[in-house]
Amino acid sequence: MLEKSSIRLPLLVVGLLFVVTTFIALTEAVDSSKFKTCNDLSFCKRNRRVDITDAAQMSLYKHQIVADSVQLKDGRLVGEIVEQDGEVDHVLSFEIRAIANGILRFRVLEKSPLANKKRYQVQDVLLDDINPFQLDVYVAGELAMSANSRGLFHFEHMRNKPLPPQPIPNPNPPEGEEPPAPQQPVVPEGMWEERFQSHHDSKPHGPMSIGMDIKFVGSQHVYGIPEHTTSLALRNTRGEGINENPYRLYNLDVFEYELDKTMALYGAVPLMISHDTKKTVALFWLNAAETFIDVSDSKDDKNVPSKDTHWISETGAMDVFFLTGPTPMEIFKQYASLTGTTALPQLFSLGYHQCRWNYKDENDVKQVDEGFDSNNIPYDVIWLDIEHTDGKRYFTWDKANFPTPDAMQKSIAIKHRKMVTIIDPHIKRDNNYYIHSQATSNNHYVKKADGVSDYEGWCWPGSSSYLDFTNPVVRNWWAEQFAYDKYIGSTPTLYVWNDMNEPSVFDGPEVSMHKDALHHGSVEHRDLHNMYGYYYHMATADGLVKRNSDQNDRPFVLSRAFFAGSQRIGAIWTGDNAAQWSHLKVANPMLLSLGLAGITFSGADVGGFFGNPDGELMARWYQAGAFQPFFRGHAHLDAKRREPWLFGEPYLSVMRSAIQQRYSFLPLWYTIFYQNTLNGAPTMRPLWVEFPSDANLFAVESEYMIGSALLVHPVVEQGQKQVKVILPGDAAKQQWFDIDTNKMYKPGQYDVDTPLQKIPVYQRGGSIVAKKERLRRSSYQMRDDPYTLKVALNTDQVATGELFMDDEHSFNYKKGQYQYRQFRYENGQLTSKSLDTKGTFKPVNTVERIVVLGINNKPSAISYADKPLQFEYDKSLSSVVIRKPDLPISSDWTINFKF
Ligand code: NBV
Repeated sequence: MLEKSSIRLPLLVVGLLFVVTTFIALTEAVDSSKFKTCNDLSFCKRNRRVDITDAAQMSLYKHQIVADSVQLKDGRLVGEIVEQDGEVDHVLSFEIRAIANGILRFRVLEKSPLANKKRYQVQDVLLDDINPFQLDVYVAGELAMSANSRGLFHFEHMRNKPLPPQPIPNPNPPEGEEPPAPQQPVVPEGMWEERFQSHHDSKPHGPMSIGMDIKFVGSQHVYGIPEHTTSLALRNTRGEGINENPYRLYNLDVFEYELDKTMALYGAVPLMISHDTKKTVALFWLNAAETFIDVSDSKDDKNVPSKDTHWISETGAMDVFFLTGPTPMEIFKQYASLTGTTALPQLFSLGYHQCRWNYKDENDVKQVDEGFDSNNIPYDVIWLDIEHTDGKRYFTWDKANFPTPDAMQKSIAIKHRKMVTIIDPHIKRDNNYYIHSQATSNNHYVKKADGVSDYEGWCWPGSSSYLDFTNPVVRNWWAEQFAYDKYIGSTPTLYVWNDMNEPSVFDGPEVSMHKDALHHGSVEHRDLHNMYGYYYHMATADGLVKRNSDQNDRPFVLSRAFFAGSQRIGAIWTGDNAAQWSHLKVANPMLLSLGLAGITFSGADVGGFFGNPDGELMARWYQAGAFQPFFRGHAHLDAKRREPWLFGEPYLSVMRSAIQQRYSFLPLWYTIFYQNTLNGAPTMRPLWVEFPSDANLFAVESEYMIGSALLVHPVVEQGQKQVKVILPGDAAKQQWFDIDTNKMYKPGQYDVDTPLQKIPVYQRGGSIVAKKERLRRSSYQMRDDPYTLKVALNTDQVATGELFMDDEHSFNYKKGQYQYRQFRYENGQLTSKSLDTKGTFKPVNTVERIVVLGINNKPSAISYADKPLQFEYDKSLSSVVIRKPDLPISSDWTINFKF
């Protein structure tokens, strides 16, 4: 028997001490009654015990490590944990191992699982090339993360449902007395079934939740765990005077979502990053079930302010990764080594996308396409929403409005533009619809809790069923549906948009699937809910690759739902926002949080989905969207038409120049997306990522960096005439340059005038940015255009920058067909050299202009290969412009500056 004093679980104290010490080194709003909070869920209440204090909570769970079970085995620390439950002991086995790159993995499972139910362990998220144990010791000397220091480790062992006690019949009941009614079993509420509004959850496996506390020692800022509408630096949900709903991770289709809420949204990444002036560390909780996370302030043993977090999942294995950083860039690399990096987007998908629900017919598409040309606005993709189909039967076309889809796509493709159609995961239950009849006969649908009948729910097409994308066979079948001879009317320039994949079920609990529905292998939906959309996205992207016989066109698929690892598949967007200033504002923290959690190809609907933005909001939103990774204008069916030219002047010009500016920076975007494939770093980053030791920046979300070169401060308030811009960095070294005026600024705070035409964007001294400044209709037409190099010097008169180039669409870069260059200005020489000699791609482009900013003195001559180059010096701007150096972009060269 265990003694009371052993209640506080020492397992991680032992385990992590062992490993960590060695390591250390709209006016209408969401109807929130439709959605659950922790208080509606017995597993969350059981773990969180909001009714008791933290101290009392510490004595709730009776888990103890079995001392003599702990051993080092094949480089892992393994052992057993015993949980005392009355007279019975439940034994759990744990394993702690160090993975390459400073990552620790902690996993707990039942030692002897029940015969009829195994705990679900997330699959298909981790890259399979994780190297087994290697105790990489590095020294930092201080404790960074501590698990279970509050004793909240909780592992509800799996059990068989208790049988109702049988009434003991009295053979001779006294005359006139009824025999006693059978007694009902005393089962705590919510353990074996649960109700929410009209929905019933049969919970056949009873309680299975897991929970644990993690302290981030010495940290006051934690980030990540998208998707929520709160601040970038996550706020506390518990603590003195605070008892809010914990952050919830449960993919849901939330109609008219509200801001500054911890409630769940469309996607979930259970990754939290903690940053302080000394270190960056992270925790990855690999679990795809419904999860809650509490955040609160605390102190460590030495009274150092720290952050406490409490993680609670409804089911699944406890599988936790401790990423030890210690820098932000190391964290991104470590997390990328687990779940992968962003699929390199085709260049076109970094251009501007024009969408609405719906472009009505082929003529509408033609008019909009021409509207861009006649208004001199570049764009790359036009999108069709659900109305383009025959009765919401995906892979079909509304014959009256879209009679010639191939011809329509071809007329767009002539201008090197693309089209995207929407394909949702709910399948209309119509026996004359080939997708449904095949799915039925192949047994491809998710099943009801009975395991036999197909799960049915209501969605856009009416009664629908949902394909079981967790099954690789179904994914493969789905991928085949994108073949040109199956998806009739599709052409090679058609790409796809996956919506409603949380999954959204109009008449389901919380507008989603019943948790007791069954997937492939009899896995309950509750176990993998947060991965449904991920698998769907994956199958669609595979389909786009497979449809080409050479499989050499990188897919583009936009998804609303996501999970850890979705970055490997495609882009995501933040769903149904509103045409309100507050929604423009929240796009910054939402996209920054996504990027920190690996999902960097993301965007928010420009203009806001619901409602009708006025010209000013549109103009400001285009300015912001042009400097966010995925840039798409979109609008609700009932919203007024809002193509940029419908707003007249001055708004049209502002939107046009925002889009043009986006196109001029495409080489930068493309390069930082390529760099993400090397280092996992977000393309849109919080300031603290680039300036990690400046504590004043840790909560800043009004401005952000693109790569490490551009600082952007979008204007997100109505009528804002001025914004307060922070230009960070060491005053002795750093300088910044306004990208419009080239004017230099020292680090500091500035009140910057923001007339409608102005979005404050600065290039960081020390960086070189390659741009393309000729105006074209689409990104493809810029392919061979010459580059402009913008060289922004720091006070040491040094700057560097990179440029990645390939064919902009195929997988050939993976076989060496790319060019990755570095430009460097130092000691009066500007050099271009290949950063990676494996790259064999030879683009034809030249450099047509070089602008050097922040140069201390006027050069007396500038030459290349002893030939003088023409230049202009501007004393007031300390700048030099070299016109027409006409140097090839793909060869090595040096330009000499004489002073
Ligand atoms: O397909 C229609 C819309 C789509 O335009 C939007 O972008 C999605 O987020 N979809 C949701 C369903 C209807 C939402 C009210």
